[in-house]
Amino acid sequence: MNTEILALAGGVGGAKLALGLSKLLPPDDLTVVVNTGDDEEFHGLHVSPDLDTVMYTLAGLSNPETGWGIQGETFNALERLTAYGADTWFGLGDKDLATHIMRTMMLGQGNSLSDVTLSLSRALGVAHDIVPMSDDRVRTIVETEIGPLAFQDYFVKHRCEPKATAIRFDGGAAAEPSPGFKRALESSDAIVYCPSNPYLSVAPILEVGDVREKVGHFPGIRIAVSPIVGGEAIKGPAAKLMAEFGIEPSCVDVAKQYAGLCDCFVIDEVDRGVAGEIESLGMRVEVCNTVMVTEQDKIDLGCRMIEIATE
Ligand code: FO1
Repeated sequence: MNTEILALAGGVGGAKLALGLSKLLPPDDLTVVVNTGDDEEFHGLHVSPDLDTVMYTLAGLSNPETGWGIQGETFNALERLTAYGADTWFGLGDKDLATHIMRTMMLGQGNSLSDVTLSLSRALGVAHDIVPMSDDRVRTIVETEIGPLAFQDYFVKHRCEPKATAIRFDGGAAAEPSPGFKRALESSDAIVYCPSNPYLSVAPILEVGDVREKVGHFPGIRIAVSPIVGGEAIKGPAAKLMAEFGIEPSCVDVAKQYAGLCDCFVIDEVDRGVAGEIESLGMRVEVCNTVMVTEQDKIDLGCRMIEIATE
């Protein structure tokens, strides 16, 4: 019998594991639900950074240096926009702009973000379903020492420098999970939390409508991969945020975020020593290599997820 997996993903880290899973599972057995709290409008265009990172990664188009954007990009349009006096701190490449033009046009014609994402990803040859967490607008706002900042302002414009005091997800409670997300919550055998930032990438997904409650009562196995390895974030500001919230950056504290929502917590070999501490939170612990550098690393970790889900 096939095992159907629902993967919850943010940007780069989530996309890596989603790629590994997509190399192992047929399209009917994998749904990747992606954070859209980072979505933003630039130059009148709707940009969905995490959806695009996952989509470009599964399409084999992502930029290997950054993990986001398209490989071999040029920035001619952005240069023209700069010359016209536009604010161009967000690096939108020429090829990437075509995605945002198409998305904005289709949304303007009344299509949902789910429909648009399906259309764009199939056009890029992605056979697996990538779905937004919601078709409704949810916005991640980071409260900082210099005031509230929309996610991309915090992350890109201010390079995560201002001290964060809280994070909120505007519109989350009133939002509905997307149809694909609802369907996968009903039909999947396992939920996999990809190694994405638990505060900025996974939390917004859990804050959509009744998702936290549904995941809390999910009948199948829930597996989380720690994005913190050896006290450091593989990528991005997770460790910095934890320190600012007075939490010592470690995979134990990531596990605490998922208490009651996770059955099996996967940590890296280097963190083997804290397995007991995590087990005392009521989760089973699995230890393996979680740092995904090569494509084989992504497939190996995907394989481990499937083994755990089918045990
Ligand atoms: N991240 C940056 O650090 N700098 C950028 O200029 C930038 C541009 C960009 C353009 C399109 C896109 O889809 C993503 C982009 N990202 C950029 C990444 C983005 O900020 C993501 O939200 C983060 O990687 C968090 O997942």
